[in-house]
Amino acid sequence: MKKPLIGVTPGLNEEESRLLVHRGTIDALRREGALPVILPLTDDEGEIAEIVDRFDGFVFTGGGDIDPELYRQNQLACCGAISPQRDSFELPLARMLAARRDKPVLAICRGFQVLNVALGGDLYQDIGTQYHGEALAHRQHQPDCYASHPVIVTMSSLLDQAVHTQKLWVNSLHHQAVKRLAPALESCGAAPDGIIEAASLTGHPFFLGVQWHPERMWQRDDTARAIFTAFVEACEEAAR
Ligand SMILES: [Mn+2]
Repeated sequence: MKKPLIGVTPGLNEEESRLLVHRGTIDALRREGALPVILPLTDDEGEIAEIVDRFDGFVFTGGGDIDPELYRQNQLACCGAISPQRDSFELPLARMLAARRDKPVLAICRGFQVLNVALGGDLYQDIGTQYHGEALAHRQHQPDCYASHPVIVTMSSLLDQAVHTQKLWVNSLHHQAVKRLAPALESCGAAPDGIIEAASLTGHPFFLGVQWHPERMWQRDDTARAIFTAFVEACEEAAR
């Protein structure tokens, strides 16, 4: 049997003109028996459609902020650096993938926010500035391979089916977060302060966004590994 071919969206360092992917993402996918390939950043609809057809599954990786204009807000001073080239590739890609049920998606951190914005949700441009409530330290101070806050997992959600636990500990490296969840998405879990940490697309076999970084934890954390295992299994199933 052929290995499932996974398209991985890259980050972009514009100053140095480099595409970037955290190695943990590539290694985790290979360890689960998948063949990951780093995608080009293209805004050509025909090319994006061809990419959707050719790959068995997709990982949306972490990175900078999404242009707030794409979720109908003015950019505030608290918003971080944006990457229009990433936005104009990843948002159409996410919409095309949501419109069909046969291409599993795992979206990490910014990737989770991309899914939410692409499907009509919005974001806190900065948790510290905009979240009305006692927010946890979502920008943790310890190294990124360590967990810093719990996620209370929604029972029977896609996340629950992947990790088989009601409470898991995750790392946290984000200053933005999902505010209003897109209508098509359902929450799979939240931090104790109420920040939504994971969501899935209703009616899709595997379309999962997580606000943390399992690619930086799987070497020492079973639940982080379990997310990649479940994702690659879904890709194998879909490619059959
Ligand atoms: Mn967090």
